[in-house]
Amino acid sequence: MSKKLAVLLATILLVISSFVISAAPAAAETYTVKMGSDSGLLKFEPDTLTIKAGDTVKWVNNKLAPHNVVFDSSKMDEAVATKMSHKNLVFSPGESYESTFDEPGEYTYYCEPHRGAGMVGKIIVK
Ligand SMILES: [Cu+2]
Repeated sequence: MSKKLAVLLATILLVISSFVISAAPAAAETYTVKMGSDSGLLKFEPDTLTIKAGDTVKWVNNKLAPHNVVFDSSKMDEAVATKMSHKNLVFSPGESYESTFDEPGEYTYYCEPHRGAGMVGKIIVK
């Protein structure tokens, strides 16, 4: 292979690879929210979480089960809230739910058994 050709190929590869890198969207992340704090409080930890569109939230059962994740239909579209909610209660530590948030906005949710105790959370999607 001639030196000129080698340089040309290397340049083409560089251009292609830099294009691929810049074209790739920022890698979507998965954030964990504990259900029941480590210190034994009836709350989501963290109770407010800011993420980017496309990111995923994973709620993991930690302490003081049972818990669930129900989106507040009084603060968002009712159909969306119903569709997104994880109504099945989790009992065992480590049981989890996942939701991916594609639309920017604020999503308020609560744990049905512990809503009165203040087990309420919010996901802010930028
Ligand atoms: Cu709960």
